[in-house]
Amino acid sequence: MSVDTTQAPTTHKALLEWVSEIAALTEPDSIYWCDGSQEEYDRLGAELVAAGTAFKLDDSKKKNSYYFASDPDDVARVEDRTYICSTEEIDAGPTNNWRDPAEMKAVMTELYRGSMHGRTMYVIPFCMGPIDAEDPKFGVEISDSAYVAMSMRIMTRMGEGPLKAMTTGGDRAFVPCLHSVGFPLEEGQADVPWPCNEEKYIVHFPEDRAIWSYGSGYGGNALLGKKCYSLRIASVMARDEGWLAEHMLILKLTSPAGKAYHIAGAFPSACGKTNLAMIDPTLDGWTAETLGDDINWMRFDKEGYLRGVNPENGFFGVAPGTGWSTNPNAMRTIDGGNSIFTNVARTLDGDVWWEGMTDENPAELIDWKGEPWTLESGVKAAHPNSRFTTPMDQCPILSDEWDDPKGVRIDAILFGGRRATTIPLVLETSSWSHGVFVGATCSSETTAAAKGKVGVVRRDPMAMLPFIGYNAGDYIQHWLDMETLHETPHLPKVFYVNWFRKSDDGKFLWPGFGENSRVLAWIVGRLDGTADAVQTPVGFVPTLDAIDRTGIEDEVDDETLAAVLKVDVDEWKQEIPLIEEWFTKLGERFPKQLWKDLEDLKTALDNA
Ligand code: GTP
Ligand code: SPV
Ligand code: MN
Repeated sequence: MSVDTTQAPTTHKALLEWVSEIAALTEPDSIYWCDGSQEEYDRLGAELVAAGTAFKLDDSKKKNSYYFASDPDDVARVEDRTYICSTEEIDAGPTNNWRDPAEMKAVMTELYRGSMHGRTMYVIPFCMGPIDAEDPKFGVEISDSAYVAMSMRIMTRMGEGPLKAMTTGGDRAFVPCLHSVGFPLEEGQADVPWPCNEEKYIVHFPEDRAIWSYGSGYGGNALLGKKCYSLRIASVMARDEGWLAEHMLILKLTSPAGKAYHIAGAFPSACGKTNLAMIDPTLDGWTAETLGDDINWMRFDKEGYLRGVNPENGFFGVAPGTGWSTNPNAMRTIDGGNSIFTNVARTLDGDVWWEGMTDENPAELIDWKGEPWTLESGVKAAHPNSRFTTPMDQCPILSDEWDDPKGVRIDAILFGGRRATTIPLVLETSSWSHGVFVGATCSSETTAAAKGKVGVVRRDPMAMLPFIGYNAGDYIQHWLDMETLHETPHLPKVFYVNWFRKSDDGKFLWPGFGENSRVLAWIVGRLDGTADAVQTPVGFVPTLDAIDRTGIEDEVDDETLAAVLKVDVDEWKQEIPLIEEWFTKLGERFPKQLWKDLEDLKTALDNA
């Protein structure tokens, strides 16, 4: 179709050309430019309800909120269909799928040809991070999914504002993000509730700074401002521009003495970022404020401190396990309404439910597959990777600084993961480079956030394995280089945490959630030099007395605490060959220094 550019709400030349080009290729019925207004959101929601794609929740339960159930095969990120298409294969590195960019473009161009037949093409302008940032990171997603358009309004700064800013002081650069569900409707063909295609491609062209996604409507595959832009493409920008784009939460913690600390935490998908970001501390006198739950862009300030900014505007949180006893602040955020729920269960009175939301399960539900569900059904009512999409500004403990383009100085970085054994509740590294070593060796059991087997231990450096947009060896080197990229670097202290250690009978040893404030208190005690630790071959761990157990002495007795803090030399010795195998896989660009650190660790374990 031909595009009437005089009707388009922008004069941005490159954008208009790209929109015309994509319209000519994908042949939608119409083109719609999103303005990001409430009226638009309501209209799209009403259209989706009328089409049978969405349910509107009862306004008295959750106002202005919608329920979606995806195709049962389109419920998570598809890592084996995710590609980094750099010109040279070595630049994608040993951990990413790679195809020659020209070849990939040829294949995908044929998939996109006519792929929007019978559909509206939404043009979705957005900005990752505050629009008034020094160097705002713009993007435009073209998508044939109204679910994507609605979700992008929650997850990003979307619509008229960013579009206008994109032409302020001349046409500004933007990342073109092309998305099609790959389900064209031919004349007379009826739509399905969740259109998608068996063949999926989530493709990044790091040198062009472009994203092409095909075949999936699910979160990380389709909301292209999130993982695709803010991690895979942004990590490449960050490498080139001397900063870090990371899969991290950002939390502000204030001690009883009134001192504030900013903590960033990198845990793999479905390993506790949202929960820690919204923590309700059980330790008396401590308060927490949320800055971000998934992504952290860290840049040096003039003085050499790393300042973190959350580029997102909403939370795309794991629903199961989110409840009043575990994450009350998330519950309050979604109770504000204006939210989208995907693949959770529905109650008979127009609300949503998932495992872990309430202490008692409702007697009857409609499960995520649309089937009637009772306590006897014997299946989970919500998909394990079901999600809520909800605006940040509804979070009752949101920090005032969340929208500050300068970000916040990060005092500590936590790496973490889900490990039933070996990794203690918390350990402190001895230097930045030791922190990078530990980050590079991090491992975690796989979760339902990505398609594939759940519960398999894999290495996940800095919780970024699926999100590094370039060679992972170069990425680790870039982390080491942070020490030399500023004349006077004041880098955060690095810790490693594990909330998920289990006893021999398979129970979590540590109560987690709000009780993690006890670990945070120890961490800031280490920053201030007031908390005790013992040195072990793998780092400093708290003495038994250094973790405040006031009120949980019975649940976490000395024996349990010792078990959760234990650095077991034999367990660690079993870890060494796995790390060796991993470092070997990372190949020729992996920093030699870390091989030496590994030798030192082996020696320390042998001498322990
Ligand atoms: P993504 O959005 O996929 O990046 O996940 P996330 O890292 O934000 O994980 P989230 O906070 O949503 O937690 C994932 C799951 O882990 C949920 O089911 C939580 O209930 C559970 N979880 C989070 N924190 C803890 C904890 O401290 N202890 C235990 N046992 N479970 C936790
Ligand atoms: C994750 O998997 O880490 C998520 C959800 O935060 S997604 O947006 O699908 O990547
Ligand atoms: Mn995530």
